[in-house]
Amino acid sequence: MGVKAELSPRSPSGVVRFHDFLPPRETFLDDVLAGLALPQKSIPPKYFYDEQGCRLFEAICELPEYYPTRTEMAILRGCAAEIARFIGPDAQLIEFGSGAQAKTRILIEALQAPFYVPVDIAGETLRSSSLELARRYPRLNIVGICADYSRPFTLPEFDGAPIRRKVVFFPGSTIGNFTPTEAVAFLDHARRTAGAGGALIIGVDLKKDKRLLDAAYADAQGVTARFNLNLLHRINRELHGDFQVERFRHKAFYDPVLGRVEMHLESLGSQCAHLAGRRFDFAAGETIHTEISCKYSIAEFQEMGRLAGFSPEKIWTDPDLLFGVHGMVVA
Ligand code: AVI
Repeated sequence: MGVKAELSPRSPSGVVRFHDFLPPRETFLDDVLAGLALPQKSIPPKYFYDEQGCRLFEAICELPEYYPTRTEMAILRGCAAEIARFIGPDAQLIEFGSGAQAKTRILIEALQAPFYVPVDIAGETLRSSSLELARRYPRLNIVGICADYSRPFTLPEFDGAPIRRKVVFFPGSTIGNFTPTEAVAFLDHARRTAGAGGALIIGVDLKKDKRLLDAAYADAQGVTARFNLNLLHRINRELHGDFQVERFRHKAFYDPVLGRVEMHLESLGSQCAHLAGRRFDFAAGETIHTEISCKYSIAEFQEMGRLAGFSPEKIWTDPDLLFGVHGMVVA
């Protein structure tokens, strides 16, 4: 695991630094080989996000059917002052999966937080959005960490800085992409990252009507389909697989019993694909399970927070109760 630090002083108060904690490339191959060998073939959703995947995900966030992004943004904008009061002054904001950092700006402005640690596996996006943020807020100290945020990484030191509280910010309902058991383990990791006296601000998609959810994950323009299928293109590009991508189709549906959307890639006929000298057979209609997106009621999610050692204190929602932003403190 390589560690690279690059220091670029920008102003007497602000600095931008980057640390890389990237997993080796073989991890992608190992994970895909292991997933394709399961009775229900599956690939972890974190592999959606190569450069093309990040671009497609940004396009998803703009879709009329995909309500979570704009709803969460509106909640953060409308409640920014209250969220800032909940967090308090001199906070270090640690964002898991920071991406384009659009939501962060709302919090940074309200908080006037002097320390920001974005953590993201997409190195290019991390660098460009951190530098853009640094240009906008010259007094902000930024240390970008290029890492898989679900695994342990070392938090940076800010020399002599008066940090009163560490706050993990995890917007976008990405927590829904874990199983409930994984989500509690992840919340526990967030609690340990925030440490004693720390807090968590987390965006969580709420349970709702199946029609709305089915449309949000199978949009009319087919952007989500391209996002899902890009996974096979990526395997072909980076791992030299020979998937016939046009012989798979995007499939997404909400399962109200499990309370989650499932995304799959369905084989349009009987076929095989090769990867790293191994052959994988697909029957017609057989699927590769690529993502779950769990939806939680407010009470369900608060209970998960408690199980992970948080005390749920605040919930901010939109008038239609589509989405919730939870404020929790380390118990
Ligand atoms: C990143 N994550 C929260 C998105 C979601 O809604 O589960 C990923 C996504 N998949 C399809 N559309 C969006």
